[in-house]
Amino acid sequence: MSNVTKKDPKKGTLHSGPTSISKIPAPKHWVSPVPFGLGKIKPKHIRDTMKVAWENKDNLKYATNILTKGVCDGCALGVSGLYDQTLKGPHICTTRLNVLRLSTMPPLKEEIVHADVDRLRQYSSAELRKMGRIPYPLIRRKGENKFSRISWDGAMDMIAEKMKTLDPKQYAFYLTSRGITNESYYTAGKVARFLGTNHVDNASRICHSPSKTALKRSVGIGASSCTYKDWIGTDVLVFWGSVASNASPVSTKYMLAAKKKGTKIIVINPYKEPAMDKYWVPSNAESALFGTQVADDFYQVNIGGDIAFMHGIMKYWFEMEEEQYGSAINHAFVQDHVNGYEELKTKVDELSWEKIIHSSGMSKERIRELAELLANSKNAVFAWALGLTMHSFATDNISQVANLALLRGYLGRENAGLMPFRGHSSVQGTGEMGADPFVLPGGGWDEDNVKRIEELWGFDLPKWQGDIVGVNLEHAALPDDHEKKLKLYYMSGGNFLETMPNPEFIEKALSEVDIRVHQDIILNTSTLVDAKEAVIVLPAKTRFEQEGGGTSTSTERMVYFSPEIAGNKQPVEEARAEWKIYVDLAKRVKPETAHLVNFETAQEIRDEIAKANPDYDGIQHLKKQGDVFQWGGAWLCEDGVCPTPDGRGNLIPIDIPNLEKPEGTFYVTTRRGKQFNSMVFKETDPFNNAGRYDVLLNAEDANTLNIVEGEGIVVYNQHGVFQGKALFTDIARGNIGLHFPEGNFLIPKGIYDSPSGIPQYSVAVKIEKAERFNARKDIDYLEKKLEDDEIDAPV
Ligand SMILES: Nc1nc2c(c(=O)[nH]1)N[C@H]1C(S)=C(S)[C@@H](COP(=O)(O)OP(=O)(O)OC[C@H]3O[C@@H](n4cnc5c(=O)[nH]c(N)nc54)[C@H](O)[C@@H]3O)O[C@H]1N2
Ligand SMILES: Nc1nc2c(c(=O)[nH]1)N[C@H]1C(S)=C(S)[C@@H](COP(=O)(O)OP(=O)(O)OC[C@H]3O[C@@H](n4cnc5c(=O)[nH]c(N)nc54)[C@H](O)[C@@H]3O)O[C@H]1N2
Ligand code: SF4
Ligand SMILES: [Mo]
Repeated sequence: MSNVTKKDPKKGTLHSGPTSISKIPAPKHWVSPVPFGLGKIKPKHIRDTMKVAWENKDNLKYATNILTKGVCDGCALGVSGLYDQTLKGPHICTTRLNVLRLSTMPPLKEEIVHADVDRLRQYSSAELRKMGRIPYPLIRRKGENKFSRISWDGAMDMIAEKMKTLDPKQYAFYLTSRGITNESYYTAGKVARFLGTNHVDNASRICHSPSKTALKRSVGIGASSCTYKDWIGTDVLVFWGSVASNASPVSTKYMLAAKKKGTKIIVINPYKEPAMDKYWVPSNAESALFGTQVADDFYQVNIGGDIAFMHGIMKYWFEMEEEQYGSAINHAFVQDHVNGYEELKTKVDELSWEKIIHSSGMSKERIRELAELLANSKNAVFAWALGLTMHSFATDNISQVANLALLRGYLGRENAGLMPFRGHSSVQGTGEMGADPFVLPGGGWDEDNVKRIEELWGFDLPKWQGDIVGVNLEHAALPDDHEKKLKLYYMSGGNFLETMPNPEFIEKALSEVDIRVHQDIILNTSTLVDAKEAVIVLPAKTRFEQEGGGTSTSTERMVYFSPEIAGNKQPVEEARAEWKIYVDLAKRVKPETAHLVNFETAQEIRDEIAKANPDYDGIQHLKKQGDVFQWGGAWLCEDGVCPTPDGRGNLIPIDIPNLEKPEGTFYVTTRRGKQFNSMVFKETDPFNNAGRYDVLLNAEDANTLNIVEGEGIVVYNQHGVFQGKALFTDIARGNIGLHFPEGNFLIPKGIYDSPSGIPQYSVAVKIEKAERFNARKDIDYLEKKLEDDEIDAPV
């Protein structure tokens, strides 16, 4: 029976609300009949939950209120209080519990805030985080070795005065996402343009920007075409370079519900991620007891081999078509809704199996298995994450996924679709609110949209192209007299030292701006870097403290309202709502016209968002806990009609990328352990017991290098050196996995996916036994660094 209930004239079919998970036991999906996964490596959810309760014991009532009334500020799956829109029953996970402390902890003690900065630099970001929240505005001028207290007026005037002396091209804004609301993104994007700069970027640039760029060109949309409910009962659910079970733990419940309805789950990943293999869903008694075998199959593709793999699938489809017309391609869908069929087919025909097999690392038989499974499946949902987005060919990676979906007609209807599985809470809303150099609320920089926004906002927009975060940082490191030199960097959150490639360069770039502003709730290692004139630290309110509440948009386009939650026993008295700080800044830089960006309440911002971005019409009605609406309805591209100029999806012929992986080298990727991006919560990953410096390595590869398990090894290239320990894992040969930020020293700066601007986060490396490496190095490791022509970085 269909889940669908209602249609709306503007949005099409509406989401039908939460459903229930089948209670009939399904032993065929169990990991083992031995209860609680005894003897297996797995997270200990109950123990972790008790630990969190203990950690929050000084503010327990407030913590409970955040969990039961707030919108989760962890990942982008999205939940309000304890309930979501997909399944009935409680929704909570250890990620949410781990980030909870950010909202309940007391302010930093004075002796820490004003300690010698060299002493503070001895702490890791995790240690700094645990010490407490930023208590009041702080400043550290050039030559000073301690932060001192400054008034809000003093801090804001100093920033404003500096801005007045600069060309707006010389300052930039960056916003990260976890706690930030749509209201703050919108205000930041608007204020940046009001001040005259288009240098405003956000964390999706180093996360999912290629998804948006690719979906736009392929099918005209910038978000997931379908919902999580479409997983439940689809024939095949594919996770492409995504560890959804770790990144958004409650998604495992949806996967469980899907499996119970007969859905096959396929994971495409060089590493057989344990969390996508077996999972004990704590909130489901059957799964908590016996575990759930999550993936039905893993395809262990090479890092960067997905494009070739997908070409292989299509090549098979075209071969099947020669045997029997209609056996693999959905011709009716292609005819009615898709451009570029012949061009794509020609491209695929030109590619040899040899090339496909070499690049993907998959055998012809394995490629055929997946090709046939899909050809025989009426419905499929393709979800993906960083495994596809963190490459210099990321936009192509994702358009290639769209190619598969378009050829099969997996778009715009129940149980079918394309889902960029987003990262942190409300990252989906950042671009939609216009905190992005390439877009404005409700559209791009086309003449019509610019005119519309100028009329709504009442001021002229700067018309030059703003830079992406990576380029802003490169420009920060330019000489002082360079016309592109960035002189003031205003950051709301983020920790570039630990999240951007090449930390050595990032440290230099951060230290070479005149003024750096950190609007934040905690200190991290980036906050402690020097600046040429001053580092200014502004204490922000958390999402739950902001007056008038705030909204956050999930992966499936649900816009959730999170109310202001009273009762914090350890508030930061001086902290301010993030959006209010931007308004205050505008008033100081351009007092005469600042009324144009003045917002007195969060409601006023929501009222304006509803006009600025027509998709968000409805946000103005969100007023109390539990209020939510989904923009765009249940499916974008409903019935195959895409919001492209001609209403059709575009098949795009894609080249297999040249990975520049010389003989004898490995390809490295970075992944997440027990951490939330740069915020590390535990030294070992509970899913595979890997330590932060373990190198995930295939045992056969290790054998050829004479490396034994647990041995010290060195991973290096011309960019850096990483000293770690070998951990044998089920990872495709020739590929290795490291944690980030630890692995970031190996990643080169300045290499981007050109359509989307995401940095490349994977690269060729060599591996050696540490004892061998150390015996051969002469004075220091620098001499061991390879010459550029010995191992080339891709350009
Ligand atoms: N607990 C926790 N949850 C989080 C976060 C966190 O840090 N911790 N961060 C949040 C954020 S901001 C984001 S963006 C998401 C990230 O969510 P994910 O992208 O699911 O997280 P990663 O652990 O980075 O996993 C990337 C995976 O891609 C695989 N991979 C690498 N290269 C390739 C490739 O070329 N092809 C394929 N097919 N796979 C490849 C890696 O082996 C790895 O398993 O998680 C969000 N949720
Ligand atoms: N090698 C490698 N690098 C990566 C990734 C990877 O997989 N591998 N993942 C990338 C991805 S997907 C992402 S999204 C980026 C994230 O990169 P960043 O944007 O740098 O974000 P985070 O590490 O999440 O930022 C954490 C910091 O944000 C601040 N913060 C936390 N909450 C709040 C808040 O509510 N308000 C404010 N104002 N500040 C707050 C704190 O200082 C905290 O230390 O990293 C990217 N970098
Ligand atoms: S899965 Fe994501 S949205 Fe749900 S509770 Fe966990 S962190 Fe929050
Ligand atoms: Mo992300």
